[in-house]
Amino acid sequence: MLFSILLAVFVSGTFSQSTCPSGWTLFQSNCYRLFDQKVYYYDAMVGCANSVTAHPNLASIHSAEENTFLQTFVSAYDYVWIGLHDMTTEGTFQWTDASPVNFTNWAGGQPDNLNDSDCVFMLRDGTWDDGECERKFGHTTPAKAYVCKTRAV
Ligand SMILES: [Ca+2]
Ligand SMILES: [Ca+2]
Repeated sequence: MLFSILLAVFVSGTFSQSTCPSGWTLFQSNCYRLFDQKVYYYDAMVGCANSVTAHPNLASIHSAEENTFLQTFVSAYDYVWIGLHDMTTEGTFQWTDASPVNFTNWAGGQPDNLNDSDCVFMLRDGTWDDGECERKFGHTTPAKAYVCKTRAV
């Protein structure tokens, strides 16, 4: 009985304290926001950092549940930048928020490093692909919408 009361207090306290900046969406203990202006990867990183005072990063993804949430969240767009890249060391992917790479959801045959692709985006089906971070070879623009993430407070 006492345990139940303590658990109830703990749970209600946990959720009541999880709030997001205006315009951001809460999922579990983090806040997410989609920016629909299509930009190159570096500008997406800066766009996240400058969006609110907490200096968010591009979204990192750490579970199938979080991936499914994001897939639904960005479903209006075919391609959306997320925080994964291998700009530092080819083939070694890292998140812009420095969190561990403990979950991936690559599309079939990806990552393929096509045209020296180092920046990762989510497709409409929730899978991931590495693409050019910015225009290098003059074909289709790699500018994309992007999704940012910051911890709820
Ligand atoms: Ca690469
Ligand atoms: Ca690719």
